[in-house]
Amino acid sequence: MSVTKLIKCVILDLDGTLLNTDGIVCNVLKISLGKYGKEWDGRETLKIVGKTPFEAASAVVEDYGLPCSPVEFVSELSPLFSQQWCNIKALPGANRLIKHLKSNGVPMALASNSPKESIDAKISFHDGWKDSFSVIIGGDEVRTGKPSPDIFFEAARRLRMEPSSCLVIEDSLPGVTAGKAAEMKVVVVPSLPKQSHLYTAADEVINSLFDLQLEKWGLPPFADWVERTLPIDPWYIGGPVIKGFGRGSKVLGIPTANLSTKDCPDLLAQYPSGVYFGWAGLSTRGIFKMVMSIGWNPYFSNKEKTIEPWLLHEFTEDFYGEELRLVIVGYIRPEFNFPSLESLIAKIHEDRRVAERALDLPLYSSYKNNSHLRIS
Ligand code: ADP
Ligand code: RBF
Ligand code: MG
Repeated sequence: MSVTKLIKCVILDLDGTLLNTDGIVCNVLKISLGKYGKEWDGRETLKIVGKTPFEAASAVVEDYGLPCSPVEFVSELSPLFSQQWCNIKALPGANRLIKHLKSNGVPMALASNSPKESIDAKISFHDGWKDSFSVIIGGDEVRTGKPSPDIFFEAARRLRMEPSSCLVIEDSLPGVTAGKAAEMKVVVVPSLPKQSHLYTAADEVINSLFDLQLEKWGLPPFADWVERTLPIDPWYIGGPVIKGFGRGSKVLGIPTANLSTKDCPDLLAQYPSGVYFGWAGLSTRGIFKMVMSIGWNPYFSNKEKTIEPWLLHEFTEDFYGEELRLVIVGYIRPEFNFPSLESLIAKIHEDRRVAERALDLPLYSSYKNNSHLRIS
């Protein structure tokens, strides 16, 4: 029998894995550094994800040369964070994962470096989360936080499971180190993009929770995929069509009507990169099926995240500057790099066929009449 068949429970990290805490952390640091006349530039993000509050504060105090101790800085930040907890959104796929494991009777623990009190407060804003976890442990309940394995050992002990029966899902390097030190299986969903080379210790690196394949670990598979597509909570965006890199039509023969990433930075940062599909509305031209990529186009090593919708229709002219509205209804796959341009093109055409068929299903076709697509 393979080892993965022995997985009986799942231990989840909270911040960056289930909750999109990063945006709030940035806001709070911006405000509090501002009081010291400093400007937060985001460069410490790598140093603070997955850390205990004290460690994270120490890194910031040192890097910015703040005239206070880490302990003082933590107590300055705490009330600012508490005010923001009600604004933290679940990461895409988090609710789906929790509901699935719960309804299949797979025991779950929540193990986070933040204090137990903060965990309880944060999850209180998310329906059904508290009752889904048989065990909830904070960093203040063990001697040393992640990357020490203590918190995972304690989670296993309270779940009454062997460490080898536990699958850990994490977003940060300290979390991966802790999980492996506890001799557990570890899947990492890095919250920092394009850094997957840092997580080689993990058993698997995935792009987003949408890509989790529980059957690989001997756990009950998700049953919500429909004809190779995953229905998602629809996502409504729009704006004028902007100039991209001029590669779509010229290099690939696949024009993409790019949207500005400046108009919806929060939404964009929150949505995992990948290939999605849905419906597109153009004011004077009508409503069309659409398949799109969102991300860094690994084949072209882009530096910026782009939104690239391919409208599945032959147009006789360009429509730069026109208002384009999108309702994104499903997910197909993560972005890949490809060994050749031909294989990238072939894959995008396969995505088109998947999207075209799926959009005829009542599940997705009903959104064609959504008022967001009709611009008057
Ligand atoms: P860019 O890099 O500027 O986005 P592309 O080569 O990707 O250039 O071409 C995209 C442009 O082509 C769109 O902005 C739009 O004006 C036009 N276009 C024509 N047909 C389509 C289509 N079926 N889907 C998307 N855009 C199209
Ligand atoms: N680019 C990649 O590098 N990897 C991909 O997996 C990928 N998938 C795509 C899927 C679809 C449906 C579309 C429309 C585009 C995709 N692209 C991908 C983006 C493509 O590289 C981009 O549109 C061109 O670079 C034009 O800027
Ligand atoms: Mg384009």
